[in-house]
Amino acid sequence: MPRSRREFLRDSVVLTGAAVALKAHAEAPKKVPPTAKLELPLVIATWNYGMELCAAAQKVFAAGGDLLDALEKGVNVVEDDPAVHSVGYNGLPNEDGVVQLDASIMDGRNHRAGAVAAIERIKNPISVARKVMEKTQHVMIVGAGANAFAKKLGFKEQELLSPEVRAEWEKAKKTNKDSFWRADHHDTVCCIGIDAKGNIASAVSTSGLPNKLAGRVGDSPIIGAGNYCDNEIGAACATGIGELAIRNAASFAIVERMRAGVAPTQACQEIMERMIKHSPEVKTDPKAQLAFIAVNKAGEVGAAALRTQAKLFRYALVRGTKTGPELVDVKPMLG
Ligand code: SD4
Repeated sequence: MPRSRREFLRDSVVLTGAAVALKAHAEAPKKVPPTAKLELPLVIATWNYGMELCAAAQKVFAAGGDLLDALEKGVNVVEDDPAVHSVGYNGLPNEDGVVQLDASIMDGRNHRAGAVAAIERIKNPISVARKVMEKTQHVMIVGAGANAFAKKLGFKEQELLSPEVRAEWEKAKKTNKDSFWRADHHDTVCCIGIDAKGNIASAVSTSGLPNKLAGRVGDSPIIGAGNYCDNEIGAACATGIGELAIRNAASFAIVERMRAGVAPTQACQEIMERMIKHSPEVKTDPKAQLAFIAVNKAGEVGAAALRTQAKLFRYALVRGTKTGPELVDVKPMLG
């Protein structure tokens, strides 16, 4: 049916308006500062053991390795360390006494990502997550499927719990299960790297919350919650109570604030404030913890932490290949 002149004009105006809006969006000025003075490569990683991660990643870069190798090898160092009870080997078990691990990795160049959740008996879940990203069309594989996938690729299965930690878990189970919840174990390893060309990637690995329900999946393997990166903007990662990070799509939200021109620390703080607004009970619950790290394309780093529990939240940072990593304390938002 032929359209009237009035209908034609109305549709043209709507279409022109839409085109103008799209163009305005596409041409919105990039507020991220220039990268000229960047000292690269750069790696930032959560907690004290982030120092070892950064040092290992720096070595990979110095030997000519690429960004994903640097982050994977760095995370592997923490996963392999029996003294770290929140990641990989000797991570704290779930309610059934089983260690179930979550991990994810994201490549800012192409927005590819890989993740595994509730994987058992494999000490380096970050390496399996990387294989999911590189060898499949999927983003996340969970539980028995993740184990079968890892096995097919030759990952070795092993007991992940040391006899000492098993004894501690058994004792807590008999007495007071809640005692197994240790406030000093919100220690997921998260890291972000920028290589010499300015490419950005992020990675996370964890045994999740101690005493969690079997099959419970935290934020760490969920892209947008536990980590997120975008080569044009930057990256963010989360550690702490995963449910709080998931419910606020925290890492994605931080990157989006940086896209709007907000500096990394302020972006982290704004999303923490948003989380507190949505879940005000965290203000009085001493078990509630959440912390973020973020980096923008210009190499500015930032962080935020909800509170200090057994220890202050801190991150390790290394820039370039000449000097080693340093530890940076983060002032908690609630004290
Ligand atoms: C999780 N975010 O599974 C993780 C826990 C964590 O140190 O950070 N633990 O919710």
